[in-house]
Amino acid sequence: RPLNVAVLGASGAVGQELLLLLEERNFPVAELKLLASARSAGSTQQWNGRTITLEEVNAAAFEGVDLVLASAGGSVSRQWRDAITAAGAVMVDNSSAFRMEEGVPLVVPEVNPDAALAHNGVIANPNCTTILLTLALAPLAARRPMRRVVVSTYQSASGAGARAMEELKTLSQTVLDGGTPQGEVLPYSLAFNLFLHNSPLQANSYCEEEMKMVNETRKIMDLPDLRFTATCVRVPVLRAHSEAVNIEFEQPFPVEEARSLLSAAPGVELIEDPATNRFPMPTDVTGRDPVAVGRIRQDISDPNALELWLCGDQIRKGAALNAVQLAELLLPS
Ligand code: 11C
Repeated sequence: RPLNVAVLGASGAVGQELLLLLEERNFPVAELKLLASARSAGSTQQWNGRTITLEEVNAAAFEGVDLVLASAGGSVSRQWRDAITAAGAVMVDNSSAFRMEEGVPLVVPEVNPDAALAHNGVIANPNCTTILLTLALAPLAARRPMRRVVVSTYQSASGAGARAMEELKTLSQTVLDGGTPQGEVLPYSLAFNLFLHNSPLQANSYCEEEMKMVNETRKIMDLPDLRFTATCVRVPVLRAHSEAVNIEFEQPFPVEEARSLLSAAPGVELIEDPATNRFPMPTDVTGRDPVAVGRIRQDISDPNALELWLCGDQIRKGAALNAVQLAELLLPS
């Protein structure tokens, strides 16, 4: 039977994409509730030919709901988790609140779909950069054991939300007009600029985003001892993240074999045209589902290592699409 679905945080960048995907993928929705803070409650949203009024979130709002897609940040998710599970709904949570909690599956459907079925009411949607990366790592790890991964990210404004995307546009115009841009949503101006990821630094001098990549990749791939290091950078791109990835295996990994595994991998698209130096770009994946991978090559400094480059839409596969795919895993077949 169709499900009663609630979207928590419907007005954000990810929330809006969730609504688009529920419609586009014909997700079996009976009733759709859009839950929001008191500030947004009362406004209306068109969805699949229906006009839906945003309701203020409260515990009673989850009665009769089967599935909650939560994308309103960690504190909102923490606040409503018990009410959601007490109402018997399954929560697919896009925040980082429960990702590393024992008993909460952290799932990328192309990588560890079976983990989703072992949930106790909450399934966590991983960090966007991590989702995109695991799509490329998993098919290779299934063939030969990985020893170490070194990643540098090039992350779009969308990872910081719809307001950061607007700020990038506005501040770019400020620069073009000869003005001095000042970041307000993001700590610094991203216009014609880049900076190290704006999440808080941890005691080990890695930022929170970098440590999310380390810990979440290990959990999703069930490789708790995988050696992994990351440097995360915010770049002036609107909504697609890119990553330069170095993967060291236990033994040599022929490039052609890696290419053929990745070209057959679910959710992955190969873009490689060495003759024109044409490899994945954020614009190739903007508004699209697949993660584009290319420039797969032998690392000249290590016979056991490969280098590759990837781009994926942060709002879509990095967040909303992965969440809807998770919900689809729960539907009776
Ligand atoms: C960014 N990846 O691009 C972040 C946003 O853990 O879900 C998402 C943070 C998270 O800034």
